[in-house]
Amino acid sequence: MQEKPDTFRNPVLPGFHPDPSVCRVGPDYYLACSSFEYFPGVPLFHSRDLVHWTQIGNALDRPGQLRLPPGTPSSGGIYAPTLRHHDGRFWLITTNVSDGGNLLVTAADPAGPWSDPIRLPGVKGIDPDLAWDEDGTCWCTYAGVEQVPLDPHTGRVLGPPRRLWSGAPGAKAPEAPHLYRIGDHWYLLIAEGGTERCHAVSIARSRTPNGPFEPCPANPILTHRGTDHPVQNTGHADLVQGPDGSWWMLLLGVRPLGGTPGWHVLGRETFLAPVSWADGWPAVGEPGPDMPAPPWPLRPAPPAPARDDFDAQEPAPRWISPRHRHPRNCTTNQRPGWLTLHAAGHSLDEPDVTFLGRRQQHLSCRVRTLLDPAAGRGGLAVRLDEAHHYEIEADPREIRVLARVGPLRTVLASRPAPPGPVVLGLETTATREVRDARTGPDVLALGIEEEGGFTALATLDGRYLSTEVAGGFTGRVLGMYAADGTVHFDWFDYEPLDR
Ligand code: 6LW
Repeated sequence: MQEKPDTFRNPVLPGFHPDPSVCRVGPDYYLACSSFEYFPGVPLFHSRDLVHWTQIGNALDRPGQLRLPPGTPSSGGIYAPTLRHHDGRFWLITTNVSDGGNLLVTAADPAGPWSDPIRLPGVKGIDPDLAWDEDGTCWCTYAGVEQVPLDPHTGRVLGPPRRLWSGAPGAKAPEAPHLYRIGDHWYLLIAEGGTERCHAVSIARSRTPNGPFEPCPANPILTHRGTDHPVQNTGHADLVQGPDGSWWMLLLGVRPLGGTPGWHVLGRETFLAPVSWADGWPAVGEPGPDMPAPPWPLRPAPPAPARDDFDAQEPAPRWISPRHRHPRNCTTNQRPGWLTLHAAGHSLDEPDVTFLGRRQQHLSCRVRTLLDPAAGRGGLAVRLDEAHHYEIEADPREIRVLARVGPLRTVLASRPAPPGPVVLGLETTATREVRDARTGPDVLALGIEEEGGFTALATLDGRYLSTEVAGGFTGRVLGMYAADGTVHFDWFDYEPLDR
């Protein structure tokens, strides 16, 4: 019998996995996150213990479900989802702020396939939520906070919008509403203060799903604003019952480097916190880095293999691309056992670059990829958006390290390319404290792997690939790209160097 660890580590879903929404079906838990300009969209995860999550797919994995037009800005596209289970089906509602607004998809199996989108023109706000009352009426509640009755089968709104609650007096941006029937009350959970350092979670209750709502006297029930807590921006939460009937909260937070206020590089991540109840109101335990384990057996999933060798017909669900992934530009069928990328744009500065990446989920990690530039040009990149990325690039003649930060684009190093395929590498080492003022707490080394090991061609300051510099709602994505012609990639290694 494996010794049950008496703690678990937050975030339970590291890397850019914001706006978590969770639902329980018997012993199974499912979670969805926002995905913005990336395709496929809305990653879906499964757990049996609320601590260990395994990706089972993406809800919007067909171009017909997720249109991200060329003008879609980074951090546009898909905003917050809500995932629910009702009448034997899974329902997912979200907002494509770059194409048509709110949409709803449904599935019998959360691993998919999910339906084509049902458009919701009458739902006029982001962060839509779904809740069904005893009569079977479906209430759609959205940022503001407003609510409409909805026919989830047709997308038709069945009544006028009603304003429910605007959060604490003076607080801004009441959003991320979720409605729950718990005991004799309907509870309305919201985020407020904006998704930065003032983020907070508040709650109100009513005898009906439509109000009037009485705010919790202890609001906000969770915030880290004004503290130097190692987890900041806590907010955008969802409640769920554990296997023993206790209550828990999944929420977003960030892990700033360099002290307070600091800067974060992995985006907004998903954290788990315990919830207790007193006098009909919830109280939230601190979502810290090390947490007491919940009172049920933990079920760690087997660690993902470090190497993806692209032997499968399709890239695994964790692989994402900005705005599109045309099969003609990204395929594992052209050269068996290799990923072949055909360039669409000419650099990572362009919105339609051919790029296939995965979220950086560890502050310190080692990445390698074996590429054959053939007659093309491409490489290994760390991307936040078109204006904030570092990359090491190869063509048949030269290997070079490039950096784009805002208006500045620089070639930091170059050397002749060896003949044939080459292993490009990236190593990030980050700590919360500033260990060395020269290099700061977050350093990225880009280079090549040769017989004698890894040779860094350039060492870069990670601060410029942080949300506090770049803005936006995502986080770093590490991946492969083609900027000219055709580039083949044999494998991609991602090795965590911390938890
Ligand atoms: C999300 C909303 C928000 O839909 O940011 O700042 C949006 N708050 O809750 C994207 O995460």
